[in-house]
Amino acid sequence: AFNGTWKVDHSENYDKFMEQLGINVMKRKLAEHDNLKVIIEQTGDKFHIKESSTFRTKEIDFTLAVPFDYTMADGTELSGTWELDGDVLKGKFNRKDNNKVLTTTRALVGGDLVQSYNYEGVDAKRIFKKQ
Ligand code: MYR
Repeated sequence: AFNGTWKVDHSENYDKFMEQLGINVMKRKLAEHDNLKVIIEQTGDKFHIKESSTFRTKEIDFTLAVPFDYTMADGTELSGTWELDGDVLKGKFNRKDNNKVLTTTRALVGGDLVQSYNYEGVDAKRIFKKQ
């Protein structure tokens, strides 16, 4: 039921989270208004994601529990996995440049898609509405 087209509606503590990642203030200001849209197509344990924002468009394929690489919009490279824990997608990624861990979850909350992020003690959320 993650399937669909999701547009970011608002974010919580996202600026602090990006600051913790080392992203500079100019990029953070742009990223706050990135109009992120994520199209999720799940077939069994395989996911096809179309990501689009003011920064780029990108397609990502992954299989649950199988490691894959992902490059963030600022160019930071990650490697890790998504797993399904009940109704919650749980992602655990390592930055390739410093090996530090970034965790993220996706869950449906009252019809919204809520993505949480954690990096080095800082939590953030982005709330997406279905289109
Ligand atoms: C996906 O499922 O959409 C692809 C894998 C996502 C990996 C984790 C994403 C963390 C993004 C952090 C954004 C930082 C701000 C530039």
